[in-house]
Amino acid sequence: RNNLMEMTFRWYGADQEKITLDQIREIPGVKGVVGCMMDIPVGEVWPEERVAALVKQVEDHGLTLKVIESVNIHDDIKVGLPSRDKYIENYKQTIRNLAKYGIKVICYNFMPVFDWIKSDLDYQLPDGSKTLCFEKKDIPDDPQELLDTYSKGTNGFTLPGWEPERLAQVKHLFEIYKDVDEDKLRENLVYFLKAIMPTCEECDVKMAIHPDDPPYSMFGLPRIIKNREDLDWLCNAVDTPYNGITLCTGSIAEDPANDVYAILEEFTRRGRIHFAHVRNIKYLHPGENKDFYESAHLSEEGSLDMYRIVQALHDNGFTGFIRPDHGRMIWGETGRPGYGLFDRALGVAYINGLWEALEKKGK
Ligand code: DNO
Repeated sequence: RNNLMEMTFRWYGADQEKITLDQIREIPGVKGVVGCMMDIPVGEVWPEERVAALVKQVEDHGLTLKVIESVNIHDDIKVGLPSRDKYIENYKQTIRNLAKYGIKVICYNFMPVFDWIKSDLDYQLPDGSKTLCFEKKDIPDDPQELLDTYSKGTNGFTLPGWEPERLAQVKHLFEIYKDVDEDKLRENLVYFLKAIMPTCEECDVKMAIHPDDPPYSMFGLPRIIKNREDLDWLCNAVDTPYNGITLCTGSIAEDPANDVYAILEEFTRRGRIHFAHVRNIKYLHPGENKDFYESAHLSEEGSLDMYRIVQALHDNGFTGFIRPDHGRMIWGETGRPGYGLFDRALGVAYINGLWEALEKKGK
C-alpha cells in the first residue's frame, strides 16, 4: 500500500519573506519546504555553497529540502536561440549542485514571457478574506498594463515568475517569441529535456513541469502544457520517469473542459506526477466563461471535489511531494499574494485529513 506522500510548504527564503521556518515546522504533518533562490538571475548556475547553506538552514529547523520550485528556464532555451546550449549547460550544473545536497525534484514551467496570469491579486470574498482571481474582462489588451497592476498589488514582494528585471524587457520578449508557435515551442522543450535527461538520471533528480496557468493562450503567446493530450505528448516525447509533471489542480481545472480527476488518476498511475499543487477554485460564471477565483481548499467553498482529487492521488500509488497551493489572505494577514501562512496551513490540515481518511478506509 502506498502511504508515502510527503507534505511540503513553499518557502521563499529568510530574506524574501516574513514566514519563518519555525512557523512552518509547527504546522502538523509538514515534513519539508519547497525552496527557491529568487535572487539568482535566470540562466545562471546556482552556486554549490548557496545550495549547501540553504539546505543546512532548512535542516537545522527540523525540515527537509527536497523540492525546488522553480529553476526557471531561460527564454533563449524556450525560443531556441543558439545561445541555448550555454544555458542548458548551466542548468545541468545547477542540477548537479542541487543533487549533491539531496534535492530530488525540480519544478519548472515552459510558459513564454509570463508565468501565471490573474486579473486581481486582492479579490474580496464575502467572508472578508482576499484571494487571487481571473476575470477575462479585466485582462488588459496591453500586457504592460498588467505588469503595472502587478507591481502595485504585491505588497512589496516579488512574485514568482514575475522577476522585475526580466519583465522590464517585456517588449523585447514579445519580439523574440514572434516566430515561436506551439510546434516550435514543443520542439524546444524536447530539445531541452533530451539534453538534460542524462544528468537527471545520473543525479537522480526528477523534472516536474508545471502546467500553463491559465491553460490556454494569452496575448497570442503559445501554450503547450494545457490538457491531457499535452501531458500525454510530453510523457511520450521523452519517455522516462525523470521527465515528469507538477500536477497543479487549479491550473488544470481553470479550463472546465479538463477532467482534472481523470488526469490526476492517469498520470499518477503512469508514475509521472512527482509533485502535486493542491488547490480549489470557484468558477464565477459556470457554463458561460472560464472566470474563477481561488477559493479556500474545502470542497464546498469551491467548484472542485477535493476528496476526489486527493483520492485520485492516493488510490493510484502517488509517492511524491504535495503542497497546498495558494491560500487566501485571512485573519488580517498581509503578504505575498497567494502565499500567506494561515490559509495554506489550513490547506495542509485539510489535505492531511483527507489522506488519513483514505488510508484508514483502505485498510
Ligand atoms: C504560482 C506558481 C508558479 C509556479 C511556476 C513553476 O504561484 O504556482 O509560479 O511556481 O509556474 O515554474
